[in-house]
Amino acid sequence: MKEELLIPLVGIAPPDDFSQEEIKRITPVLQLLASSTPLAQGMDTVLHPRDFMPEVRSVIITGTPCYFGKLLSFEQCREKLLGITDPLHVSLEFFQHLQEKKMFMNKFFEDRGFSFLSVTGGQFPIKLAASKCGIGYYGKNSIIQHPDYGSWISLSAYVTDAELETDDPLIESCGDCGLCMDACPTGALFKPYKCDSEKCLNFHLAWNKNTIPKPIREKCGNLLEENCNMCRDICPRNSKLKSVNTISAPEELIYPSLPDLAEITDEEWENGYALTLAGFFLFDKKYLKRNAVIAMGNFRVKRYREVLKRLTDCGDDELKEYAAWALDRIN
Ligand code: B12
Repeated sequence: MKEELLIPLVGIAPPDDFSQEEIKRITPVLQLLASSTPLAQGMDTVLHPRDFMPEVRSVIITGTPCYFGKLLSFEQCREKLLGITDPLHVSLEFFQHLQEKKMFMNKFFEDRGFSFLSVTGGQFPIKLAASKCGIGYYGKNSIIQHPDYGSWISLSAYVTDAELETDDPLIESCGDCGLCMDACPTGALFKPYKCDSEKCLNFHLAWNKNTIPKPIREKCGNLLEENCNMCRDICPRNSKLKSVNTISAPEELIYPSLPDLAEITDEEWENGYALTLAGFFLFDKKYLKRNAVIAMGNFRVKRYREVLKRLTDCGDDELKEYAAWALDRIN
């Protein structure tokens, strides 16, 4: 039946429970997320396939290539005072593409009398399931690597009561290479295959709604959301990837002007980032402003002083503190 589905990059994993050992490794990360963002509140336990569908017979993992090509560097952005996001995270087309794929699969199974459910939320460990069904293998950067698309594949997971033939795991490894671990700006990749979330910039920029520690802020550069990609950019397996040229993303959301973001209005937020995946994870325009203020502090450009001074007088104590930090850094 899998062949009839006619979708590239599909793997079928068995519907088994995750092991106690696996649960022990993953739970602390879910607990961290649950205490860091309203989005993950109460979602601090691993869910097994049967928790979503008691009569589950197969787990389906799909991969979607998502490399958008080389982006401007920190220095290039500094010239124009621009922040930066991941095109994937601000592309409505990409989001729509994933939705269409899901709807297509849903219809495929429903037409054949089976149930089908997306389990792509945080409580279902997709990488783990993906590593068991040949979609890819764990790289030392703790991301699943596909033989052709490297670590630039976005993963989705589904359960169904259709019994599908399972796929074997892919046995490959990074060998002696550890470039990603050396490149991580905060040392979050402290051991091969393991990422310390509390050090990962992506956690802080996108998930952490508590205070971002100052040493971490300094490493954020001009990143505005979950878009530190050092550990993917340096990987030799990603060096010859072709960019996804069928999907586009709005330039003004990829490279926004920082002073504008720092004072973004409700209307601008609602018609822009709020509609995107980046906005979904940022949750509130306040955190986009926060990240923009951090980026301004990191550019250390005197022209930002006026905007930052205004923010030190705004009604939000947290933002005031970030603005004061940025001003200090510029001064
Ligand atoms: C929580 C989370 C994060 C956290 C924690 C990161 C992490 N390493 O898991 C933070 C916020 C830091 C984060 C960052 C990023 N994330 Co994230 N994240 C998730 C989320 C929601 C859950 C992942 C999870 O359960 N982590 C807990 C850890 C403990 O699980 P784990 O890494 O699988 O742990 C296993 C390994 O350590 C392995 N292991 C241990 N020892 C050994 C030894 C060997 C030899 C081997 C082979 C394995 C191995 O065993 C553990 C399981 O038992 C998933 C979506 C989902 N529902 O799964 C996306 C997801 C993992 N993220 C993703 C991405 C792309 C990113 C980022 C690149 C940011 C971005 N642009 O989106 C960075 C990458 C950071 C990094 N290098 O890991 C993708 C990964 C796609 C892929 N090809 O793998 C996912 C799957 C989202 C998606 N739907 O596509 N993320």
